[in-house]
Amino acid sequence: MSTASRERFQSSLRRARKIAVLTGAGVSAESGIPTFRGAGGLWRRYDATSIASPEAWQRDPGLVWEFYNHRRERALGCAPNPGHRALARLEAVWRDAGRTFTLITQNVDGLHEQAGSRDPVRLHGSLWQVRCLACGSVTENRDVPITPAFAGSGSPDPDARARRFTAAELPHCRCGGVLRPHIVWFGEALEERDLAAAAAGVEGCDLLLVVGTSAVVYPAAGFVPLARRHGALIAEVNVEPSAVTSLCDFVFTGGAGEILPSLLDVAPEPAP
Ligand code: BJW
Ligand code: ZN
Repeated sequence: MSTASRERFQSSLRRARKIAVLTGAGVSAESGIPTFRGAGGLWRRYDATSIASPEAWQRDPGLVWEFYNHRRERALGCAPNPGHRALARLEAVWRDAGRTFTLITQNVDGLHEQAGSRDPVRLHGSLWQVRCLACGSVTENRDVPITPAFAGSGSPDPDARARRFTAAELPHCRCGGVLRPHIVWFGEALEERDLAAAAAGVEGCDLLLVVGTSAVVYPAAGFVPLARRHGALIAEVNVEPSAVTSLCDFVFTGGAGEILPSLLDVAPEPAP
């Protein structure tokens, strides 16, 4: 993108009274967290519906926990990158100026929060929360391994035929119920509260920034056309085109950690 469009973007950003940001796995790629699609993506190795779906859980909850245990193990050693930090800084500056800022993320890794983002809307749940299938309680849980049986289990073998973990080896709630990852799997509904918070952040925003998402998973991707219908300017930061690039007014090609710090280094100014 030319210097001129970078300046036009920054000038719109400075005047924006209401900003929304939608992030995906690409924002965490430079922190060492694998994305889902594309080279090196998780779904290259695993068929998504055979590991991140209610059917997979019914078939073999131990295999699903092995996958999430491995993801938690990897995420534990990862730290926010300059892209996460630039978004947290923008949020602080905008809120201090009495303006509205909503961060909507599809990520479950918790790196936005670690970077200082205050209350991101987590559309797809959290790697660090578990939900009891008996009493429904959702609790923070940073145990790695998730239970002793999962110590050193590594990444699951998608072709494994035999169950490796017994029911007793799965994590359990104090009430005795089995705990599952508090993650939204394919075919599961997103929480109404999160959808409403995301829609409220997008409706009437002046600017939507879309960072590091292929924008193929719904309903998350639907927030981009929603912003368009509401007349917002849309800017994208991605290493390659996404499913919503054609809806964007500004496209910045490159890594989020590389582009965001200088792109977002602006102070708000009064709207004309
Ligand atoms: C960089 C970079 C760098 C790399 N810098 N960029 C409408 C149409 C068609 C289908 C549907 C529809 N509505 C619903 C569906 C079905 C389905 C769906 O969307 N399917 C599509 C795939 C076709 N949706 C659902 O099932 C959802 N549920 C639902 O709709 O329920 C309805 C219902 C209602 C009432 C009752 C019951 C049901 C749920 C979706 C849940 C998604 N879950 C996952 C996995 C769980 C999380 C986990 O285990 O971690 O969430 S799937 C996976 O994809 C994950 C992600 O959050 C999500 C989005 O992926 P993301 O973030 O975009 O990552 P990638 O890898 O795709 O892209 C990375 C991008 O980064 C790329 O563009 C790179 O170029 C870029 N990049 N490095 C910047 N350094
Ligand atoms: Zn319980």
